[in-house]
Amino acid sequence: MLKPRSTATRELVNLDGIWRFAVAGTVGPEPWTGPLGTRLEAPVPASYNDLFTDRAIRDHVGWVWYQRQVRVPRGWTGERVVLRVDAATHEGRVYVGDALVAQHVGGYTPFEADITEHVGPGEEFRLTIGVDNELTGVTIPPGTITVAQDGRRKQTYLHDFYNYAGLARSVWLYSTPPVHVDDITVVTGLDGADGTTGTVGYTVGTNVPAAVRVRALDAHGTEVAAGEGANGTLRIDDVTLWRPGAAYLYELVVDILDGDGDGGGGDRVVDTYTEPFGVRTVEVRGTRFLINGEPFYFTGFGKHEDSPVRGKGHDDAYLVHDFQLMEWIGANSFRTSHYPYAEEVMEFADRHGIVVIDETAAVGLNLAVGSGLMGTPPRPTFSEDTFHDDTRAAHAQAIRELIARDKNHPSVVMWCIANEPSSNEKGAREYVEPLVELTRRLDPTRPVTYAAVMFATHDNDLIADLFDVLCVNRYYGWYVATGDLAAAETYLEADLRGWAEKFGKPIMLSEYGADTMPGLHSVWDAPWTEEYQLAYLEANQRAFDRVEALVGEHVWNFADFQTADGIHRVGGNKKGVFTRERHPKAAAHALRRRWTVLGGRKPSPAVRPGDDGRPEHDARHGDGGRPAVPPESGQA
Ligand code: GCB
Repeated sequence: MLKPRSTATRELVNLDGIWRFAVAGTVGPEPWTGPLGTRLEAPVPASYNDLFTDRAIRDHVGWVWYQRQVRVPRGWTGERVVLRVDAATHEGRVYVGDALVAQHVGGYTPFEADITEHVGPGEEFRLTIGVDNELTGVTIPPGTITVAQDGRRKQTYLHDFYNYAGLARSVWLYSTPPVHVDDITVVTGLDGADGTTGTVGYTVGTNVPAAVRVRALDAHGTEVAAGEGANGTLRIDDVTLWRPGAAYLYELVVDILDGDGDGGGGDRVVDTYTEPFGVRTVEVRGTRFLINGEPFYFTGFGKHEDSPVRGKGHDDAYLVHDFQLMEWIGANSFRTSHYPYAEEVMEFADRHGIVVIDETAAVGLNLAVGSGLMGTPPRPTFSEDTFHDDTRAAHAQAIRELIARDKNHPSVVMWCIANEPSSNEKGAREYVEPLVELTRRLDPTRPVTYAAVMFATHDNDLIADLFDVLCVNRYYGWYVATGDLAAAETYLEADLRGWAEKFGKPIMLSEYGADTMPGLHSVWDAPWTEEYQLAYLEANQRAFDRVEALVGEHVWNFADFQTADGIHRVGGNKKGVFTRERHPKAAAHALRRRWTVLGGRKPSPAVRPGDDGRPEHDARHGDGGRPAVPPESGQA
């Protein structure tokens, strides 16, 4: 799906600002049919939950309504008029005047409606957007709604981040010519004996068959390749690669011509759209993750879109500041845990050479989480009564929409199709396998991964062989072996070696972290202190550095973030290396020292390679056997 852009043939009007706002039940049953009877106003983009002092709004389960007047620019005569919502979390309904023009389920991907029939150039219309925050057994992410004794509806879910809702991203009105480009796919490669020629495979979708011309421009705007037809391959000599930390973007200018496309007289450009792209390759070879044929070692974070007051509302100031902090600390990558992020974030990563693992919102497909670390789920995760074919259909749609939106971002090097699914439970393989196949069909070029939950071990996990990279979330020293970092280090190393030996694939620590209260200190490295977070990260890293197959380390989390109420969390999840206000905790300085030295290269193993080519085990850290995970419990 193309991002709306202003081009020589397209105009774009941003509809952000203050909208009228009401919670369902406080206005009539069909509030779109007239002006919203409300005193409340809400900013777009922002989650609505933390804006108001009324607890009933924060805890509301169901629909809310946003409304504003919009004027269509008077110059848009003869143009197609499109309304685009970047995200409505989790379901959106769009009304132009009294007419329902779009409906969409999935809170983190965009949708749009052709409203040409409903509006006229120069005319004003009433735009009402309904947003529903409900999570159920057939939404991604899933959740459960219960009704309290007093009749209040309550939402629970299986992930810890707060269920922020509303219009957290921009809303746009844009024009296109009647004959227009509606999709572009770019796949890049490297060719030539010395690998200096970039190949740019392209496919252009148009709403009706049309003559297409494409041109590739370099960063100075100089044409470096050109082609004709709706698909083909361009070649760029002496190509400048998109590299981690050294981004370089070209532009693909796609024109629809009203002539025969031979470039001769009479060809007039009827639509033009410009798609930025970077030339790079991604490949998994053995236990390595290669970008442009070179081993890449991921340093960085699982993040969240989360900030005070605006919740998950996109904010350009936080965007710039977060990337500054990532650069400062030596992070070369992040995972869009646990949902697709705003497109502005993806474009920023493209421009600044930050590598992204792009994740769907499939978090919480696991009924064992919450019932204790070794807990048996109260009910099976995959069954007719829990997560089933309809859940998977919603999950498949989430994958389709993620790839449709993000397929052309050079920063995206891998798809993560689920966080912590119950991969060690009966039914996991049947649930996941078709989704892996779908992902590969939609994008045969990028590796596919999932983030494995702590109770999924190399012994009992049922899906790991389906994936290219094994991302594992591990909390040794926090949820397991709490306060005992020596044991944590041993357990982690044994755990990682188990995966490495069984699967022979690259392994990535996609989460490790310890809750830390800024300002809390102790000479004994007590849990929750700044000293403990630092010591915890270092103990984990010592284990990483001894495991050859490890291709990256993402700390959980970049910053503290808001969670649902619960006794496990004090004012939110505090595993941030930065506070929610983005102030560094002590561990930030230590990470900076480690990562700026690594510079995207794997640390050399602390031990000498053995005769079999594998690193020998350091005697200080056990015999390389895999101790059973100890019975401490308590993962939230
Ligand atoms: C996890 C989840 C993440 C949580 C984290 C925690 O395994 O993937 O969403 O926030 O643990 O801090 O408990």
